[in-house]
Amino acid sequence: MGEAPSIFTVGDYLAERLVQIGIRHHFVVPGDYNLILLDKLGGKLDLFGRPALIEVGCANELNCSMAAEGYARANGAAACVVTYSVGALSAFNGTGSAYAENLPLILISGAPNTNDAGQFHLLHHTLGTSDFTYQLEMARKITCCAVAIDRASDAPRLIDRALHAALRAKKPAYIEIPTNLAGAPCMRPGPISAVVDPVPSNPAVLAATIGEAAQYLQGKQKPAILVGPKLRRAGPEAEEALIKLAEKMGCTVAVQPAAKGMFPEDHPQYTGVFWGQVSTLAADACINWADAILCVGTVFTDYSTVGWTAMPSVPLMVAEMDHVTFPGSTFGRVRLCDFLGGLTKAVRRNDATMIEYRRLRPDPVLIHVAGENDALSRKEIQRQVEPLLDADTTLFVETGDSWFNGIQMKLPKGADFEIEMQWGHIGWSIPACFGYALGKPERKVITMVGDGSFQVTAQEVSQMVRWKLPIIIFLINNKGYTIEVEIHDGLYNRIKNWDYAALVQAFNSTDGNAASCRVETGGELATAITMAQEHKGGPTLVECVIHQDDCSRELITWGHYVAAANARPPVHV
Ligand code: DPX
Ligand code: MG
Repeated sequence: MGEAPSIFTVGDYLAERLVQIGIRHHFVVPGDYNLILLDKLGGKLDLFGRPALIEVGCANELNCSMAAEGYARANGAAACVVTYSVGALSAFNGTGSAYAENLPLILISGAPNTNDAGQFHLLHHTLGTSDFTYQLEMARKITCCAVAIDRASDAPRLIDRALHAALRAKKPAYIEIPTNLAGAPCMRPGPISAVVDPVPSNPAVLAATIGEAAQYLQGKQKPAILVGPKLRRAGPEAEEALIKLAEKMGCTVAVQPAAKGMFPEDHPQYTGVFWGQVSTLAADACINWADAILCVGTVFTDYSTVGWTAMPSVPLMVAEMDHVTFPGSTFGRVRLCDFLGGLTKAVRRNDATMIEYRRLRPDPVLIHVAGENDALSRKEIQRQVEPLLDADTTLFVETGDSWFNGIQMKLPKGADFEIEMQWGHIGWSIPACFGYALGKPERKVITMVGDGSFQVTAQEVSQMVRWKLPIIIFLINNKGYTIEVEIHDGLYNRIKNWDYAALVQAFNSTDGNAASCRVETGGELATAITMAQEHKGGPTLVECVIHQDDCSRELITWGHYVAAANARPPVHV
């Protein structure tokens, strides 16, 4: 990893460890409390004398944290480096997302000089008191491990502790480094295996868990599998093990909305997205008919259960990344891939739910092709975007009707799907798809985002321009917060319209190469799509103008039940 520096510092230690855990880019906003640290991170060289950690500047810390969140989706882990308070408090939002979405994002914040607390100094970028511990306290709530380094000699132990915790739990961690410690000498790191090696399954517990699972299935006639979003966080081995288990059992497999794409949609046993009344294919009927449900990485929330109207009614077996729960018992220290692999050997074939699915499977819907000059509609956008998805594509869908439009699309083999349904921060998709595209440059990234969401984080399109990333953005302009209209309407759901295509040209300035246009008919959209596919060397934004009330049936249904759940009167008055 390049020539080792003669004096090894806290910053060098962190840089070395970040590279060793597979991070190649770090997302930053500079500030005087983190500048020396940034020099250290950016100064780390690889064997060929190139930066081992490529510094990616962001327009603000909210976007920076969301870009890192997206990078963690692509790369397995990410680092976001910000300054004290004014930076970190904004970056807490993407850190919260990483917690909710199970991603090891390492939030690294500069901090005041270690001498200031003892001298009761008042400092800039703080609350104006001499308490400099509040940020650490706040970080504790939204990370699995938060450490503040007070002495250089503590740095190796604390940095390793935070990284180890984050990688193991697939949750964010927080590391605070005072400005006068980033360049302070410290010990060199030992072997990285201490940080990255997974905790193996306990053999006795594994055997007992497989036995309990066989017991759970015993006497059941209609087993089905339900996949949830935590499956992906357990690693590709777990996803592969699940396919083998499903094939051995021969039963139906449905996915929760946030797990779309985590079981191949072209697989014959795939029965759609289980989302209560807004399910696809026959997922709803199959799950409701089953008498045993093997849940893998599932998360049941008000959103995924359509306002609590779609909780499966049979007792569940829930397998998570490192433990399995049955009705009445729970087993820890079991790695998901080991459990799924072991269970595959233990189960027998029972394809009752598949037989039922063949009866229930809906016929392909007749898709209406809009006339060239017809006003653009939501359905027509969906019809024209779907064929762009291929084995190399990752589709990002933003909170709003884009969720429902994306969920309806069929993913061909190899296509991926990214959604932030647990945290649900509007504006997530723009920085997140930017970070993702840096982490997986070989993927074709397509993003569907609403106008309201776009306005939250629009600046990060300028980083796509800067990094010449050919991301295609379909911005659905329905002039407002339509999902909110469906949940609970008011004047607050109207927003100021922007000239989105012109905004992207402003980001180009004199040296950028982004393409943009505004389309209002099916014909114009088709032309724009051809242009977007040919455009290289920068992003393309296609502003799709649709009528304000043009939204999916699914959004209206789902919105109604979520609103009803929100409106439950208090139990205690
Ligand atoms: C809000 C949401 O335009 O999409 O399709 O028109 O709904 P649709 P837009 O992007 O509008 C999004 C808007 C305001 N949610 O309808 S979903 C509340 C909210 C949130 N995140 C943050 N603030 C407010 N989800 C950061
Ligand atoms: Mg909108």
